[in-house]
Amino acid sequence: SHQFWNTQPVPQYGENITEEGPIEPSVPRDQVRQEPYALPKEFEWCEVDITNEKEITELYQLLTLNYVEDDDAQFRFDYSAPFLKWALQPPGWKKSWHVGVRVSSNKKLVAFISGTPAAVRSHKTVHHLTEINYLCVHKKLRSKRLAPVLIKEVTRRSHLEGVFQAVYTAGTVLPKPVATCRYYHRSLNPKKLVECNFSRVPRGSTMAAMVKKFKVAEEFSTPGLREMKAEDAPQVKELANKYLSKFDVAPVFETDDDVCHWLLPTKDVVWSYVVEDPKTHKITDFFSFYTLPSSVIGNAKHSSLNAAYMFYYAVEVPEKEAADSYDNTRYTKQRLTELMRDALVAAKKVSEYSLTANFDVFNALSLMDNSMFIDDLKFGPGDGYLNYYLYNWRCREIKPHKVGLVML
Ligand code: EN5
Repeated sequence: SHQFWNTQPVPQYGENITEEGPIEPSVPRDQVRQEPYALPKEFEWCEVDITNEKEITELYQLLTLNYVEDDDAQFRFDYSAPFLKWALQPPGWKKSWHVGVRVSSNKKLVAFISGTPAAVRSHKTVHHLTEINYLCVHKKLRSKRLAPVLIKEVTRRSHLEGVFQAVYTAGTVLPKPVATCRYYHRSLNPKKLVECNFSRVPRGSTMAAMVKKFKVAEEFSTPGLREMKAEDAPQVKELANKYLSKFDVAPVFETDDDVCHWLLPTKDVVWSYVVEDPKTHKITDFFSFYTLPSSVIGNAKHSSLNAAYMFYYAVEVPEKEAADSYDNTRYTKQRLTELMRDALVAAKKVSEYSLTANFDVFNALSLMDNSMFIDDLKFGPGDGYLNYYLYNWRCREIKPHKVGLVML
């Protein structure tokens, strides 16, 4: 098993990790392989130009029919075209890292893999690495061993740009996860979730009881909570970086541009709210979530499930001398729970401002401080897990609550 991964610079099972660092050395550009890897003869490489409406639509269609499904093939991620543009064009993005495969004869797009540049800290080292995502091979071409070629090709193109580390996630277990997080789900529209077989009415309960249980307030309760604006970027950058510094793996927001790209509210893509202290006008907290619907496969009544996913957030870290660490944790838990209660309100509320609003479910992983509010806010465990991987970087195993990186 893992014929391919056994040949790659990733930690293997049974390896005992004591030293952190690269598995193979970086090399100068002229020592990087200059020719693309060979594809089976009926296929050819292309760069998918996502600034081009026609090509982003081709990518959207490939993914919407062929990308990740849950274990029982009931739901399939349905990333929208505007979302993909956002995810694939952060500051410093590279066209050569949007790698496609077409059928030579008719030019149909049948496979894809992407890389985007990111600054990610693992323990004490900040890497300017590649985030790999959206690896997809058309369902009819599975078992042709295209995925290994796509991975090798995007790796080669990353090396050509002087980048020798990568981070990626998968629902499946490969050699060898650095962390494993669980998905949690918070029903917002229990009736629809049950009709889609996303959740069920627990034995001894009723739909009416569920509707009541999952009701959320119509208005925010945190004073000073409002949508994020561009002027907030410097403060949000500082707040986020400070908060994220307590995790073992986390992004570093290097510029206001990074913050604006990832966090400024964008219709049907990402929502962000800040808490502005009514007296000092300082930003004390923020949260964000992104929208990722799933196609509901083979359901007579519903074709799409509208899901919000928890993205980045930060609450003010209490000053060290003010309290001991037990009090700090208690304080953070309380503050975060109240903030996230408003995130649920926002996910229900956004309807007047967006087409894909009125979320049916709010999803979060067991990472960052999410375990602090998951029970109180009535999230329940899902059947899916997300494994985190580093490419060409040996690293001790990381507990989910020490993961501060959210990948789209
Ligand atoms: C990108 N680089 O499995 C890689 N989703 O739990 C992406 N389950 O939605 C990899 N199977 O538990 C992504 N409902 C890996 C995840 C792939 C998608 C996936 C899971 C996550 C999911 C749902 C539906 C299950 C349908 C049957 C689920 C239960 C919800 C319930 C709500 C009320 C409280 C208890 C839980």
